[in-house]
Order: sequence, then structure tokens, then C-alpha cells
Amino acid sequence: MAFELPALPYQHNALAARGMCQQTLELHHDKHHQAYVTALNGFVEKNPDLQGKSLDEIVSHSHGKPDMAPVFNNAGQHWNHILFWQALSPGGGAMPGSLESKINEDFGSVDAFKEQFKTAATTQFGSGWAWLVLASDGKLKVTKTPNGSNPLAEGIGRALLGLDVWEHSYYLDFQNKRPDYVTNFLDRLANYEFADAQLKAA
Ligand code: MN3
Repeated sequence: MAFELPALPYQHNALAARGMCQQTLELHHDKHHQAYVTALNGFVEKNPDLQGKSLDEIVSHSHGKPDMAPVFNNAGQHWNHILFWQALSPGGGAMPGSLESKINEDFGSVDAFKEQFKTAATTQFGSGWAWLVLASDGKLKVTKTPNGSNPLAEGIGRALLGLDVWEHSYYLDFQNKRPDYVTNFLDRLANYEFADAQLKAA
């Protein structure tokens, strides 16, 4: 069974009023994400070891193996983008009370959480991701990973939200101003309802 590009959970123009234009989503989802899926399927087709494995299994199996780096990069990016589309919302920025309480408990305040997330996202040198994760000690944490890596591969908890900080994710909307993209995400695009549901399911 080949991996497939999931449809966006909203229209391509649905986030335009909130700082992510239609062209960004057309290129990022339809071209970049599709390219990761196509490349991953090519690797699976040629490698019997990968056949029949789930995406999570391929990510874990290929992580840290130099000869499997191309497989890991594309599987990781497929995994990351599946989460990313769900982490954005046309009604983003509104935080459910239950998530807000947990964030207050673990970070001190919502502002402190946003500061930590902004620091992680802006200090990730080059391409990568910033994450809100539920760590194995039951606490929420902010972390970052390079390139196509993610919390699953690195065993740093269950991802509740992920923000793509590759330039392709923000250059049309914010040019070189990654901090403005991150702030806009936290205040106007982040799907905290999704994060809350992930937290409740954990
Ligand atoms: Mn991307």
C-alpha cells in the first residue's frame, strides 16, 4: 500500500486572512509534501525491509542509520506535515480551558509557553521544526528538531503541535522574518483544539 498525501483539512485559501496565503499552501502542501510522499514510496518500492511497515515504524526504523538517511528524511517529513496541517486552523489561536490550565501548570503562563516556543522556533538553525510535546514524565515541553526529524524519532514525547520552520513554510508570507511567522502561528493560526484533543487522547 503506497503512502498518500492527505487532503488539507480546509481550503487552500482558508488561512489567507491569518497570514498563510493560498500560494503558500498550494506549494507547501501540493508540491513539497507531495514530493516527500513520492520519494518515500520510491524507497519503499525498492526496499523489501520497508514494505508492510507503517509510517511510524519506518520513521523509527530508519532513524539514526546513516545509510537510511534519505528514507528517514522523507518519512519524517511526511509524518511532520501530516501533523502540521492539523496544527493550523482558520479559527486558530483560541485555547481551550483544559489546555490552558495544563500550560499554566507546566510553563507558568501561556505567555511563558509562547516565549519558549518562539525561542525554540527561531533558534533552530537552518531547517527544522518546533514542537509542543507531552513528555514521558507527563509534563508539556517545548522542543525543536533539525531537518526532517521529529519527537517520535527522537523519543522526546507525543507531539501535540508542530511548526515547520523551513523557509518554504513562511517565505512568501513573511520573507526573512521567521520571528513574525512564529508569533503569527502562536496567536492566530495554531489549532489549540487539536493539541487539546491530542493531550486528552494520550
Ligand atoms: Mn514543509
